[in-house]
Amino acid sequence: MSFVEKKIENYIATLTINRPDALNAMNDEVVSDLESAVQSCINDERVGVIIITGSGDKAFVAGADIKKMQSMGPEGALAFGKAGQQMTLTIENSPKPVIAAVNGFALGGGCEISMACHIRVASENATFGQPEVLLGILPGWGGTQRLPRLVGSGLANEIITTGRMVKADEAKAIGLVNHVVPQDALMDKCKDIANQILRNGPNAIAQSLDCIRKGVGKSTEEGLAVEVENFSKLFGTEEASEGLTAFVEKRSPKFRK
Ligand code: DAK
Repeated sequence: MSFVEKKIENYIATLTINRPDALNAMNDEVVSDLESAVQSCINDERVGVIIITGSGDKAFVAGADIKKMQSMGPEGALAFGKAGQQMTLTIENSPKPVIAAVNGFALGGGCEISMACHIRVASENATFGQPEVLLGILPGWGGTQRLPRLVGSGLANEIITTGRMVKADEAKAIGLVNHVVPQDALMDKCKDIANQILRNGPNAIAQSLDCIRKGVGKSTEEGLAVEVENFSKLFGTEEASEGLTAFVEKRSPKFRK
């Protein structure tokens, strides 16, 4: 049985991390199930946008499994760290946009999973944080890299070294999340965003995400080189031909079957 439930409807795949008795904490199986579920959505032409959320109304993911890490030595930690990092890279490199629907605690590995997603929407009761230093460890699934990219190094330094909690309204103010909505409106808000995305060309979306991902941290010139390459590639696709022709013919483009 998988710890991740998958539901596909109208090109939107909803992946629910389902380990409620441990507030959806991530052990090896949950890491592997989430990565497989994301990969299967990437390969599935019935999917255009992926939403990741947690089961229940209390937690998105309360972190990597502390009970598992308690007995881990440096070798085990290296393997667990690499597996978690690979899972976050699969999310971040997805050519299909991934939206985190953060429905409660997103701590440690949970915050890191949300930051690997392309878009974050939080419910009003969501709480973010990288409390690893409280446990004598450090964020090992990308927190030290993605948090400063999202909120700047000054705030990331503070959030990571204090390990303090960041409530939803602060997360919105510092750019850690895009939107904060009441809990019962969370999935609808994510689906609204997904439906706006689904009106657009899948290749154009994928190539845009690729430009953004590859450009962050590079010089403008290096980023522009990726951009012009991807821009030109799109002109060889039926999708661009359909989009440009539909505009001229004053009709809506048809990008998906
Ligand atoms: N791991 C395992 N079990 C957890 C858990 C976690 N992260 N978080 C909660 N649980 C379990 C609790 O143990 C409890 O289980 P039972 O005692 O009932 O068996 C159940 O979930 C309900 O939790 P509470 O009773 O504590 O619920 P409360 O509402 O009182 O508190 C809480 C909710 C989220 C404030 C609290 O559970 C909490 O502080 N949880 C831990 C949060 C945390 O510190 N998260 C960061 C984990 S560290 C690396 C790889 C990965 C990472 C780092 C390095 N390498 C290998 C390099 C990532 C590290 C982390 O994510």
